Parts: sequence; C-alpha cells; structure tokens
Amino acid sequence: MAIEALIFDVDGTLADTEEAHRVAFNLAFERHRLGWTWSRTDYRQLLEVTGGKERIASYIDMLPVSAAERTRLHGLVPALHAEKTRFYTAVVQEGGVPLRDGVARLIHEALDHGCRLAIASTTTAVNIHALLTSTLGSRGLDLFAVIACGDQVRAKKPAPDIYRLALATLGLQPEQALALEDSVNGLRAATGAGLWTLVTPTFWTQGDDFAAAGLVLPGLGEPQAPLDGEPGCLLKTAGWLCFEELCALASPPPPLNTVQALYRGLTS
Ligand code: XBP
Ligand code: MG
Repeated sequence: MAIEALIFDVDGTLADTEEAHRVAFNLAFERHRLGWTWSRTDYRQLLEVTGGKERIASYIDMLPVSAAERTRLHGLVPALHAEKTRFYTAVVQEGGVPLRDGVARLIHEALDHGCRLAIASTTTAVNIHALLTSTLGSRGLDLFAVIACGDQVRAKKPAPDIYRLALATLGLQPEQALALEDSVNGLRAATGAGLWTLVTPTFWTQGDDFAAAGLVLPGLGEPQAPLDGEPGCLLKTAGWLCFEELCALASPPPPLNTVQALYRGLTS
C-alpha cells in the first residue's frame, strides 16, 4: 500500500530537545527551592518514564521521604510541570532548539509528494507549538494535518494509544503510514499500533534495543552533510534519506511469487 502519511515523534526525532527539557526541569525545581538537580546520568534513567508530569512523579516515588511528605510533593507536580514548561518554551521560542539534520528537508519532500504529516508525541501541545513555530515559521503548525500529543490519551508511550489516535484522525490504516521515532518507548508505541518505524537515536537513547525498527539511522542526513558510508550500507539512492527511499523501505513491493500469481490470474 502507498504511504499517505508520515507520523513524527517530537522530542528526539524532530529536534534533540531533551537537554533543554532537563535544564527546564532543574530551573523549576530551583524556583520551588526543592534542592533537586537532575544530572545527565539521572535524566537518561528518568527518560524511561514518558511524560514530564509522570517523570517528576516517578522521581518523587524514589525519594526517601515519609508518606505524608510524598503526598505533599505529589501535590506540587502540576505547578512544577507548568513552571518547567514555561522555562522550556522560552528557550525554544528564542530559537535555542533547532530541528535535526534532514527533518525540514524530509517534511517538504513529503508535502511536495502530496503526503500528509502528523505528530504523535508525549509532550504537551504548548511545547509542540513553540518548537514548530520557532523552527518552521508562523505556519509551521499548519504543515501537520494531525497533532496527537500529551494528555489526549490516558496511556502514554510505550502504549500505542497516541499512534492509534493519529491514525484514526488521519483515517488511515497502519500500512498506509509510517512512524519516525528516537526511543524504545516510542518504537514500542509505533510498532504496537502496527506502524513500520524509522529510528534515529540521540545521545539520550543511543545503544537502546531497536530490533523492532524497520531501519535505524544516526540521522536523516542532508545533501551537504551525507551520512557516513551512504549510499551503500543501508541506503541505496543517496547519502541522506529521501522521501522516496523512505516510502520504498516502509512498503516494499510484494514478493515475486505474489506478482507472478497476479500475472497468471490476469493472463489465464
Ligand atoms: C518525550 C517525552 C516528554 C519530554 C518532556 O516526548 O517523554 O515527556 O521528555 O516533555 P516524545 P513534557 O513522545 O515527543 O519523544 O515535559 O512536556 O512531557
Ligand atoms: Mg521521542
């Protein structure tokens, strides 16, 4: 089946955002005088929990505090996360988080081929608005037919819910779309919804188990910054992943015997 939509994850896939998120979390903790600081090592571990509010709650559950103090701290999560989001969106709106190599190119190639774009992300709509408008211009949001994100689903990644919501809103079957992700949680969510998935890991997810991915690349590459060893190792047509090759990878032609059987049927 032809690919009619690309469904992008946001954090780590459209842009390498997690360092900006980490700094924003720490600024919010400082503002609330909690004495918490998430190091890069802490954060890589904490990223196993998707969703900023859920991530803070999981951190609180690990703290050696009384039940009453734990309850009090859990009560702070919404305000902490709102503060963190203000810090994060301020950095993004100032242009502090660029798109990853090849993302803008692939987006426009897909649109030029009449392919729709969608988002399936755990982050908040506010964060997505800030990223898309700061990197793709004031009409950045309009490039995406569907934006499925944050609390629109009860079960966040690795549950497939957000991808199922994106597919349902697009009116497509999984075979008519593909997903682009950066993490194991995202890969599980996308494949759980039946989607062929390209994974482009970042520092935060490098080395995780991506065996279920249709293809793993260090990034999408650019004509002026081709991927090492490509075309050749994984890509056939160019040193960067172009829209046509991505679709061919995601929806390979039927095996020859199927084609032969079809041909026999037509000629008998
Ligand atoms: C990654 C996440 C998000 C971000 C932080 O989302 O799990 O929680 O780390 O953003 P994606 P929030 O699905 O785009 O990779 O604090 O807004 O959750
Ligand atoms: Mg991600």
